[in-house]
Amino acid sequence: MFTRRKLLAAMGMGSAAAMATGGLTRREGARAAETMDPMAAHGHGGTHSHVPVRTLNGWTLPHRMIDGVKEFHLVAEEVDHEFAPGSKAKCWGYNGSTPGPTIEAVEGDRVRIYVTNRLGEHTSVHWHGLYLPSGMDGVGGLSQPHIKPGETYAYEFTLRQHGSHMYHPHADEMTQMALGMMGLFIIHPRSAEPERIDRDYAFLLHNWALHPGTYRPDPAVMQEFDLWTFNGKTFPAIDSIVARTGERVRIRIGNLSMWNHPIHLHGVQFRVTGGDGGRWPRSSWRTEVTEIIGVGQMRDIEFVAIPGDWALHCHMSHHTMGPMGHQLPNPIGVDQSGVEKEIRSILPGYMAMGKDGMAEHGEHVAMGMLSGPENTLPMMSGKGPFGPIEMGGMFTVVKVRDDLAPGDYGDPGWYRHPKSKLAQRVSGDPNFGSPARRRPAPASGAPVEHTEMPDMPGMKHGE
Ligand SMILES: [Cu+2]
Repeated sequence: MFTRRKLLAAMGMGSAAAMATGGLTRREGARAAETMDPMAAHGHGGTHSHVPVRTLNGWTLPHRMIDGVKEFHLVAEEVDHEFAPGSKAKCWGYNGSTPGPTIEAVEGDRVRIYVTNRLGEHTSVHWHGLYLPSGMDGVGGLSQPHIKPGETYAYEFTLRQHGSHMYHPHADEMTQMALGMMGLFIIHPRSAEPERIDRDYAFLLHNWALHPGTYRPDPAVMQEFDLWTFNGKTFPAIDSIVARTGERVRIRIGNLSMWNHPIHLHGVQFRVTGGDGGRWPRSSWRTEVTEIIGVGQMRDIEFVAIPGDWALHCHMSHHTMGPMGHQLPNPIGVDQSGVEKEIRSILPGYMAMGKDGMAEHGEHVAMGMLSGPENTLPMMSGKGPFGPIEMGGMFTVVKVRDDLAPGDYGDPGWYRHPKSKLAQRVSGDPNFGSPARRRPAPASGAPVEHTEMPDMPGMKHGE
């Protein structure tokens, strides 16, 4: 069988290390070293001062320099994917992963991108947001013939811009994107960044209809998704974003899902500095704490890192959750104590839950008490230093530490809070203190009720 590994080996692209030397003549190698220099020149006063992009839970596609052209090779194919331990699926992606690898280049580069189709149906690749000849735009049927199963097409163009971009199929899009075909296309500026960036992260937002107990995402679903992911992973399987105190961090976020996502970062006010329309002029930078990433959009946010563990998440609260039954009755306030045993005779293992809220779900998961349907993640998971974090979708932690070495991307563990700067328990008595509380307004026409509210200074009763 002609595996992907063999294919890449045949192309001389077996690994990132092979990218630099493998398959090149000495002359080509020297030229490659010159042209590939942007990645290496950081900190040595070269023209290019950018750091390579870190794709969360992802990787960057190696390239070869052939006669001054950066050559990349994407392979559209089925991939075995794990959203988080306990949930696997047959997805579609590129070069063995979903999302596909990040393509990274520099403004002015000439790129040639081979696309081999190893799917059972035709495909094409659209380079989202790039200036290019219309015939390279990748819309199957409109700007090119579809790439049939087994065929390889070459796209070639010069990068006339810089910014955060994406690639995805423009053929049977509903299916191919729902199954995970997408990737990032990052173009660094030829000249220096307006503000030197120390860490440059990127990821794509996506949603998946992986129904409980199944192994194939359902492309027909339009709203009721089961999984909400940063770069194909759900919390707690999403990489942390790590930085050293005082470093300038950029996070590039692209959205190829079916919903808009208000992405919220704790701890700082960030600047929105650009998107798939390129880097914005400084006068257009906005200060925000939540930025909506619309469907088909990218946004770049930048901030100076402040020490701590800071949540970065979608603010649509269902999008930070794992799979949930969409047709379940609302249990809030329902006393199920009398019926739990009866239900259990029909549904073994049924646990009455939710009367006082859903938090106990997170505790049960942490205790290993809940085993849902096969291949299905719990609605809430993730354990922090103080207990269950009760998330499960679009959520990760920005971990900023004083003592991190520059360029160290390793997970530093949980933040050690100075004791005087940590919220403390001061009482276990629900009647503690004398908080101001509002009395319920009397229903119109009803006699004024006496409430059990205690007399509050400054509040007059029954007048
Ligand atoms: Cu969202």
